[in-house]
Amino acid sequence: MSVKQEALVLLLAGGVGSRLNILVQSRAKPAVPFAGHYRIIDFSLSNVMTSGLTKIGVLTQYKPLSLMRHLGMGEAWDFTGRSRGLKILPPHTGFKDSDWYKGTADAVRQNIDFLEKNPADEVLLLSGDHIYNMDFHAMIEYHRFKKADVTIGMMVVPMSEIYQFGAGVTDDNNRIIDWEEKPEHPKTNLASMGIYVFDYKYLLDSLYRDKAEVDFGMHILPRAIDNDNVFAYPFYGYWRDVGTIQSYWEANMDVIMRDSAISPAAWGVRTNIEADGRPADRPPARFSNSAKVSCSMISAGCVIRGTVINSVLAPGVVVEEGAVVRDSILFADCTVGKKSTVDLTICDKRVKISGDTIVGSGMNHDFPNIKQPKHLYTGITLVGKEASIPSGITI
Ligand code: ADQ
Ligand code: ADP
Repeated sequence: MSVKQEALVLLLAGGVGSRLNILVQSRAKPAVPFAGHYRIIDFSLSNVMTSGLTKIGVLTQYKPLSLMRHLGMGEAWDFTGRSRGLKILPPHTGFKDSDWYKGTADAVRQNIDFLEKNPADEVLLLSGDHIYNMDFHAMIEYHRFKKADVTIGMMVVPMSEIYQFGAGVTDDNNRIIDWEEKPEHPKTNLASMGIYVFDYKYLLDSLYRDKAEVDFGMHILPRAIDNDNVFAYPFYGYWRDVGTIQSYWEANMDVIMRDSAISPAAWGVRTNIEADGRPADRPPARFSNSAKVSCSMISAGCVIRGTVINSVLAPGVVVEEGAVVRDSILFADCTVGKKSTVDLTICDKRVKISGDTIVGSGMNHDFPNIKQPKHLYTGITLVGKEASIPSGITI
């Protein structure tokens, strides 16, 4: 048997992620900060790194500046070097709107020259939108063992959530025998994680076959499942699509809860903190005599004089005396003034909350604003980047 080449990785990082609302107003979803000083895409990139894969193309599209600054040349994840590398693949925009990517398969097709210049035995297709810890090496070995054309990472999710995913039915051999993308009337709760290993030639043939097939979940995979060897790779670890404000908030809470389901340190997650245009060497977090902190993550450069409970504070957050921050996520350089309360709230970067202010639903956690679209009536308050909230008001 010939020695197999290292798989080529394509990471799709261009989706709008519109259900994250104002958090994606100025940046793509993979660039949204997460768990203090990380960004969502760090989890996929670190999985690639710890799986020993070194050739990666990142497909961008929507508001890519913050993402591109964060990626740099991939140094933070050791993707630089003579025989390896991270390459940013912007959309091949033409003169017409219709030249913009129309879907995930179309996005890969527009970069087919990158694929052709980097021959491999397999292509690992990933999304930059998920929080998880996974060994891709094991998945690629499984794909080879099964002699599959395509292998899809899949896991069981609650039946009530399967409508958001690709859903597959498997036989005793884990071969996928039925598939429906985002089913309205699901027959199964085995969900696609949007992680695919493709045989290299099979992927190229699929992309060349029909340009009208613009999406993997809608077009390429159903055809492959009907005609060829497509297997499910069952996954039992932590994986979460943080596509809504509620799931984004819950995943942050998973980092700080007692038996934290997410452990960036144990998972070996790396980030590129230097890309934020500020010195990386912020001082360690500081706590005054009046500070009370429990079940929280406090990043470097924070100054705590008030109370912080069940919250995630990114670098440089200041919580003044008498202030209470509870069940909240504060991005870098937010300040909470004296005697203010921040409850069940997500504040984007550099939000300034003056003293004697109440932000968030306070004790009314059970009364979300039901006039908002469904994915927003979670009771979680969102405050946009650099907002300044005057003293004495309640939001
Ligand atoms: P969706 O969650 O709907 O379903 P999709 O919008 O296809 O995902 O995006 C997949 C990934 O590609 C995301 O990381 C996104 O950022 C990125 N992306 C989307 N359009 C892009 C573009 N034009 N250019 C670059 N990147 C782009 C998919 C599958 C389901 C599966 C879920 C798992 O279709 O079957 O269950 O992912 O989350
Ligand atoms: P994002 O999370 O979308 O990357 P940032 O606001 O951190 O957003 O970055 C946007 C731009 O603002 C970057 O060019 C960054 O260098 C710059 N920037 C970063 N920190 C600050 C700051 N404290 N004040 C003003 N601009 C900043």
